[in-house]
Parts: sequence; structure tokens; C-alpha cells
Amino acid sequence: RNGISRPKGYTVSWHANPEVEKHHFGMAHPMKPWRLTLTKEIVMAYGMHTAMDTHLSRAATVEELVEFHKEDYIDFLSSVTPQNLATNYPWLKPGAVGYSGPFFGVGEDCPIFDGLFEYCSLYAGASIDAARKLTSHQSDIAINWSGGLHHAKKAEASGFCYINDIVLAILQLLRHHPRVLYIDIDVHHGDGVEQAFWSTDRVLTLSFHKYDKETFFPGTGPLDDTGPTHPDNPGAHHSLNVPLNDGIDDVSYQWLFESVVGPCIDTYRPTAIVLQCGADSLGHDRLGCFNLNIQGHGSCVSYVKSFKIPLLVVGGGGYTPRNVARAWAHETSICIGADKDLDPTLPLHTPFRHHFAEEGPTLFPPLHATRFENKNPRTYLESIVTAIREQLRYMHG
Ligand code: VJV
Ligand code: CA
Ligand code: ZN
Repeated sequence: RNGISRPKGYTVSWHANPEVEKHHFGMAHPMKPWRLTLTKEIVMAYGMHTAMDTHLSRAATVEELVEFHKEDYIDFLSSVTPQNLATNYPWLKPGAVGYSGPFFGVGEDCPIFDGLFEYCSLYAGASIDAARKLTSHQSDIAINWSGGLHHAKKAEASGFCYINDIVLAILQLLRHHPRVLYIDIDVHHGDGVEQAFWSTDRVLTLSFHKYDKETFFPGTGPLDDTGPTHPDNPGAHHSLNVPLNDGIDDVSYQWLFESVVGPCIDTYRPTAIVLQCGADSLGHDRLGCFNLNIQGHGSCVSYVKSFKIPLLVVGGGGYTPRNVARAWAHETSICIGADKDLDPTLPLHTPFRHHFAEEGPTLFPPLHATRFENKNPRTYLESIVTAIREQLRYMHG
């Protein structure tokens, strides 16, 4: 292939380490790191890699990880193995009762697997590298599809996330940027990032997600959770949440996204943006319940890119690997400005072609088929936009 020419007037960098892709959470676990292999395969088959600076990312160091995480938690992650778990950490054994020591979030969602620490430090290293490319002005858009693990807490793994690479990357950006806007289109609430920056006005967090306190993970992120209630706290009004119901479609989502993100950028005037592109908000996702197509999901990236503000793009959820790969490859093409140039027929050859057999060899299969009825009437979406605009009026500076 001839490849695609570099974008004019700006630089895009791609940060990845193929070692990440080799890790397994366990056979039946929905999180599949090899979706990154599929993504890369599409990106390279189209020749998109020739239009970017591609960096082999390094593992984050312990010093870098403890900029957010608690040291005893990092010690635990770096020393625990499936073999020593039961002997060294007996209180983490299934069924253990009565122990009130550290728990660290280990369980079915966040299992201890072989190479866990290597996996964590590699995806975190890629996000930190990507953030540094932006602060050093060597890159205008930096991409790390292996990152975006928004649920991890200071001393606790949660929802398939162990290290919060997004928080670590934002901490890097904050060394040079006065204000960072974080936008999260994963179907789940970006609770870990929200919590980490709950008390500062230098990061505005905005998550779009399915919200049901009782039945949908993590159960946080209602419309009225906008930051510390005490008004002297600088973080007041600097967390925004867009709680949604099942089945939202491209047209509704795009309208809502632009109606909310536009005013956020105009009011907050961020000097850098981090966009978490969790692909579990697509239709036909194994865990999600929205009806977005690849184009609808991608239009969020196009819209954010159009503001020409230094942009860090990370992955996140996404549990139907072939569609995750389609979405992230399409979004890579948007970042390099080549989306209009791609032939929507996937240029794939064996052995990868068979992964895409279900919907056929197209980049844009219809995913909106009504597995979930759209339970987001226009009146509901309008009330969200009104509430968010109201919340933005409290924000000054
Ligand atoms: O809903 C939950 C928590 C439970 C307890 C643990 N069981 C396994 C599931 C119910 C209450 N967890 C969610 C976590 C979703 C994480 C999303 C992460 C992201 O996309 O936002 C960012 C990367 C959940 N939903 C579905 C599952 N867990 C699930 C976990 C499994 C599984 C099937 C479903 C773990 C192991 C296996 N199957 C074998
Ligand atoms: Ca979200
Ligand atoms: Zn998710």
C-alpha cells in the first residue's frame, strides 16, 4: 500500500506497545486486549500509520504511577501473581470473612492474571507518553487506544481498570496547561476520573453514560452531581454528568453531544482536551445498551477535533472486539483527516478477514438495529441540555 499522506498543518502521534495485546483477563472475561491487535490491523491495512508519528511506548515507572495511586496498592499490583495470591494475600481469597485490611478491588471484574503489572504499566506509560508529546508541542493529537481505563481509584481496581492512565495523563497535562477538559463517551460513568479531580477547578470532567443507580455499573453520575456542594471548594460545578437511558441513537447522541460539549468548551476555554472513546456505547456491544453506529460514535471525535485544541484520545470499554476495531480505526482516520478518503470496504486479508465475517468486510455495518428501544425522548434530551447550560452559568474564570 502507498499509505495516506500526513495531515497538513498538524501532527498526530500514535502510542502503543504490542505487548499489551498479549494479556488475558481469563477466557470468558469480556475485556479482550487483543481487540487492539484487530484495531492496528485495520489501521495498517488502510496505510494510516504512514500519516502519524508512531511511538513504541514504554512502561510507566513506579514513581509515575504513585503520582496518583497509593504506594501500598502499587506494591500489591507489582508483586501479586495468580500463584502467590492465596498464600500472600489470604484475605483476598473468595469467601474470606472478617478481615478489614486492604482489599484493592480484586475480584471477578478485576482478576489477578499473569503479567498484570506489565499490562498496567504499559497502557499507563502510553498515556503518559502521549500527554508529554502534547505538552512538548511535538504533537497536536496523541492517540493511545490501550488507555482510557476510567474506573481505577487511588488504591482500588474497579470495572476492569487497575491503573487510571487518564488521571496520570491529565496530571502531566496540568504541568503545562491551566485547564483540561475531560470528555467520556464510554457507556459507563467515568467515576475514577471524576473522583480524582472532584476538588479542583483546573479539570472539568464530562461523562455521557447509561445511568441506573440500581442496575447499571457503577451506579454513579446522575445529572445533579456537579462537584463538591460546599461553594468555597474550587471543584464546585466542575463535574458534569449526562445520564442516559437505553437505546440512544446516532441522531439524538450527536445533537446532545454537540449541544453539551460546545457550551462547555466556550465557557471553560480548556487549553487541552482528553477524549475517552469507550466503544461500548456502540450498538451490539456485549455489555452496553446504546444503539450508536460507528459514524455516530466517530462524529464525537470529529466535533472535538474541530476546536483545534491539543487533544489526547484514549480508548476504554468496548466488548464486541470487531466493532471496537472498526470504531477506533475510523476514529484514527478522523484524527489524521483521512476519513473521507477511506474505502469503506475493509482492505483486510487472511488471517484477519474472518473476524469481520459476521457483518461483512465493511467499516460501517449497521449497528443501530433495535436490540434496545430508544428510551430517550427529545423532551428528556432537551431537559439535560437546559440543566447543563444552567450548571455552566455557575462556572466563572
Ligand atoms: O456490574 C458489575 C459488578 C458486578 C459484580 C461482578 N460481576 C461479575 C458482575 C456484576 C456488579 N461490573 C460491571 C463492570 C463493567 C466495567 C466496564 C469498564 C469500562 O468499559 O467502563 C471501562 C473499561 C460488569 N458488567 C459486566 C461484567 N461486569 C461482567 C464481568 C465478568 C463477566 C461477565 C460480565 C467477569 C468475568 C467473567 N464474565 C468470566
Ligand atoms: Ca461515559
Ligand atoms: Zn464501559
